[in-house]
Amino acid sequence: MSRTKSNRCVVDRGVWSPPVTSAQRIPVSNAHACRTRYVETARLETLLKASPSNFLGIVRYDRSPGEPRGLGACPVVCLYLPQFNGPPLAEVWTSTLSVTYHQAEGIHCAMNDEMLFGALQLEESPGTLLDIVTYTAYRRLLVQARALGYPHLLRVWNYFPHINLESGGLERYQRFCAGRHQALAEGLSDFPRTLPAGTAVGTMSGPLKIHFLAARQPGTHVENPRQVSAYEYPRVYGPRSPSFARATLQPSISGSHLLIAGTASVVGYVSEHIGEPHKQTLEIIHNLNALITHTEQLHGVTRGQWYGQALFKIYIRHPEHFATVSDILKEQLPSHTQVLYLQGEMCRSELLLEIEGILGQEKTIDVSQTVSPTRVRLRQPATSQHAQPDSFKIV
Ligand code: 3EB
Repeated sequence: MSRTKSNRCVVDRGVWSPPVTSAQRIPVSNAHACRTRYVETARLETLLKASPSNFLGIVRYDRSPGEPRGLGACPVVCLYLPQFNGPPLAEVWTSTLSVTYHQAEGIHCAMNDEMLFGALQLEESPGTLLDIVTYTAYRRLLVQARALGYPHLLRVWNYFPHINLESGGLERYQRFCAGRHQALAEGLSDFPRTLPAGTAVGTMSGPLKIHFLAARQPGTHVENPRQVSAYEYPRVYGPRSPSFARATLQPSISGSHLLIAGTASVVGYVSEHIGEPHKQTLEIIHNLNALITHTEQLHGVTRGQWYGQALFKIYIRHPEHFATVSDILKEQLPSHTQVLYLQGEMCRSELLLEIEGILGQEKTIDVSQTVSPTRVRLRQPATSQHAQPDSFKIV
């Protein structure tokens, strides 16, 4: 993104677009440890019956959680975050590897050979402060994930009501941060280097709900060169810093995933463009570009390799900003991305929206149409140390 003289933001187009080649991509195999997509909630039951895959988890955003039948023990997270447009969608996590389910200490888990999807919720009983509730939840999830053999926390989503409300002299988000910080500092090995990518969004109502991904193998945690690490925010943002990474790169048999944390219009540690949803959206795109490019440079991923899968979830504070935000993103996000718009509250009252994402690589074979059809080249996996310097340019 660059700024023109009129200070209008211009964003490079097509940054996550498929590469400009005539190559055909063929997945190496259909096996996957984890795949995510948005599916119409009305189609969930049919999908569950027909699907050859196993379900790791389902996240719903509607208020009438009549549980779809046929789910068995699969974790189902129901969040009250009203969806802005289109038919109601659910986020569905599947795996072609065999999945086992486990429930203990109020944590619902689904596990395969590589990873665990877990979900828990804790009521805030009257008189108990949110930092204590959050600490308890994180202690439990860390203990469970470790006990089940998935000690590496990759990604955590946190939702609770009245995120900007003051309670006992502190904003509820700051209380949440204090509880999370204490539990992670005590329970995470190599803290803070191993902090997972995070989302913390205010819901309309309900208990503290947390769902997470943990793995047998560590992921690589990535920071954003345009932003101060949240863990190093100055104290003015709260007595304990927000403990999350900007993204986690997760290696997998079926190609890596980049799990991108909630990204707001924060540059350095300052909220930019207060009161301006249009400019906040463009700033977020700039932040996402910087993060993705940085990841590619560090880990030898080429832009086209993200073509496998791309999902973005956009949380918007005020319904009246939806049209502005979605008009920009329709322009900016390439056509193969799935997008879900939800109403939710950001952790700083001046932030009007936040975008999180998942970019999935598929291990593909390039069958170039410009060379002999017998010439097949296997793309480098994301974890390759042999980066090709000229492959980092934004297409
Ligand atoms: C920010 O950059 C915006 O506390 O887990 C984004 C993603 C934000 C995750 C969290 C907070 C969290 O500070 C807010």
